Amino acid sequence: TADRTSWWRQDRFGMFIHFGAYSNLEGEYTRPDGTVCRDAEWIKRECKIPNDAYEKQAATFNPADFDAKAIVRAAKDAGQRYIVITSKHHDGYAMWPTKQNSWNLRDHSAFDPHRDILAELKRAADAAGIKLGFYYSIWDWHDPDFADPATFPRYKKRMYAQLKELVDNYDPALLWFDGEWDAVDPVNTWSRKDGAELQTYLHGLNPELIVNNRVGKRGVVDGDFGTPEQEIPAAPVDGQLWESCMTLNDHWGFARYDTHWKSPATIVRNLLDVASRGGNYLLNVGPDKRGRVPQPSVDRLREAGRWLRAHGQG
Ligand code: FUL
Repeated sequence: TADRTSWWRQDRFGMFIHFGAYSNLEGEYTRPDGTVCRDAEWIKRECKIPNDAYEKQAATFNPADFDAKAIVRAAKDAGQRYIVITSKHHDGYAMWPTKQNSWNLRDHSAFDPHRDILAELKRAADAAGIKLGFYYSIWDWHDPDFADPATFPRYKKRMYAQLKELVDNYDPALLWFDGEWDAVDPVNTWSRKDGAELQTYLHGLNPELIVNNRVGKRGVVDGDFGTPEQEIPAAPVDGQLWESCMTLNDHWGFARYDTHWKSPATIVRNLLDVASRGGNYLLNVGPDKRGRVPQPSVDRLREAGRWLRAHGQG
């Protein structure tokens, strides 16, 4: 793994992007009775949105202003050297034209069917010398075969097929798994062995792939690196790779009322703090329903990048 992870260890600072069908609600769901419920990428579950209502809103999702070049530029300006975008979050909605189901941005949206935002991002990232990775949730609230141990093998087959599509068609440098903790609700059958098998499969497709520890049970033997969330570990273990992921405000997905932005000074301090402890920093932006990265995020990233360049770190 020493060679496989060398670019990543050197790059240090990445951009996380949470973008999916939930973004279309912009953090707010108005129930039929007029009451409002708030959440971001967890909104379907937290606000108990019925499947048909969630599917109905997703059918209007039209991120026509998604601008891969602008996103890559924002990352570059900030000094970020890799990007990890949600290809599928817990709601199961695929952000690429998967052939495994129609619950995806091509087949279930109001978006231009000729566009493919993951392909656009891959092209723009390649052109700028930025590495691209995909977040992929094992947990899936939409696939009917997921929640029953009897049918889970069928789900698993589709999941493998989706991951093959991603690796074959977009050549990601990294896969960032999530949702392993509750893989078959309420019977937790996603085991360390499942994680190891999945990794072997993925490395058969591309031996260079870097994989996070949520592919298994988040132990030291799972994947290539640890994934502390919204925190900087006080005493990381020497020689164990890790990456702190954090949001720029208080949500991962877009929430129109969330203006609690981290200051550029905080961003820089966190990055240096993380780097001084030997970790990577993955800082998240959540594009709105049109696909635009919120301007306050772009401004703060740019400010942080300016500081880094002025101090020879950019
Ligand atoms: C968590 C997820 O449940 C959140 O929605 C988010 O994606 C975060 C990075 O990981 O476990």
